[in-house]
Amino acid sequence: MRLFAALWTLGSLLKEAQAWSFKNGVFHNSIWLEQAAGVYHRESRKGRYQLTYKEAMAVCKYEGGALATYEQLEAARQIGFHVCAAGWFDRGRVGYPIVKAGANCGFGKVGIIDYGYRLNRSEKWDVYCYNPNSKECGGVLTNPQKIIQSPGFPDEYQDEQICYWHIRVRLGQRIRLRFLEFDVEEDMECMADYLEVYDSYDDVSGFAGRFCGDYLPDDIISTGNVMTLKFLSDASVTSGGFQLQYTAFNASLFSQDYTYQEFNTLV
Ligand SMILES: *[C@@H]1O[C@H](CO)[C@@H](O)[C@H](O)[C@H]1NC(C)=O
Ligand SMILES: *[C@@H]1O[C@H](CO)[C@@H](O)[C@H](O)[C@H]1NC(C)=O
Ligand SMILES: [Ca+2]
Repeated sequence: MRLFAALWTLGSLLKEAQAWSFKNGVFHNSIWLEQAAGVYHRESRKGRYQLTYKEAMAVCKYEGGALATYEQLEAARQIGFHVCAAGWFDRGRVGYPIVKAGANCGFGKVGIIDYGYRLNRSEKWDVYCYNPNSKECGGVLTNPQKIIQSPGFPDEYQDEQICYWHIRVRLGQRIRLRFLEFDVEEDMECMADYLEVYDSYDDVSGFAGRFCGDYLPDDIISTGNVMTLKFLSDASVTSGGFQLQYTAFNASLFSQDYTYQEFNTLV
C-alpha cells in the first residue's frame, strides 16, 4: 500500500515537472510569476490561459498596476525576463518574452514572440502587467540565503500592496524562514493586511500560515526546495512591516538531526 502511494506520488511529481525547467540546479516554474523591471507575468487562479482581455486588465489593476506595453516587456526581456506563456499586454496585444531560444518555446526565436493585436478580446491568455512600485515587492529568489522585507522597510508599508516572493533553492535542499521583525495591521482573522506562507511553488497549495499583528511568528521550515510568501495590504491602516531571513540547508542533514512529521510526506 505504501509502495503504491509512493509510486503514485512519484508519478504525479513527474507530471508536474514537465511544466518546470531545471536551471543552475534550481527548479524554475515559468507558468506562475516572474518579475523584472516592474514587469511581471500572471496567470489566472484557474490555471494557464484563462483570462479574457477585460479580466487581464482587472488582474493588473487590482495589484495597482496596468498592462505592460510592448516597450516595457522588451526592456524587461533585455535584463533576462523569459516566460514561456502567451499573455495579454497593452492594447489587446498578445505575446511573450524569450531570452534563450528553445525548441519547445518561441519557435526557436529570441525576442518578443508577438501574436499581434487580437480582434477577439474574449480569447483567453495569461497577462503581463507593469507596476514600477512593485519593484521591491516580491520576485523570484534563488540565493541560498536572503533577507526579505515588506516594501519600503524600515518605513511603514503602504496601502494596497500585493507581493509574491517565490523562493527556489537547490533540489535536495530545504528552506528555513526566521522572522526578525514583524508588525502588520492587527485583525482578528488577519483579513486586513497579512503575510501568508506556502510550502509550495505557488499560493494555491501547501498553506503553512497567515500572519498579522506584532507577534513574532516561529520559524517555518519547508518540506521541499520551494516556498512562496504573499504579502497583501488593504486600502487603509498601515504598520511597521516585517523583516525575515530565509536560509537553505541540506535536507539530508535535517533528517539526521531531527524527526519532522512532514518529512514523511517527502520520502
Ligand atoms: C472569440 O474567442 C472565444 C474564446 O476563444 C470563442 O469562444 C469565440 O467563439 C470567439 N469569437 C469569434 C467571433 O470568433
Ligand atoms: C550540501 O550538499 C551539497 C551537494 O550535495 C554539498 O556539496 C555540500 O557540501 C552540502 N553542505 C553541507 C553543509 O553539508
Ligand atoms: Ca491595512
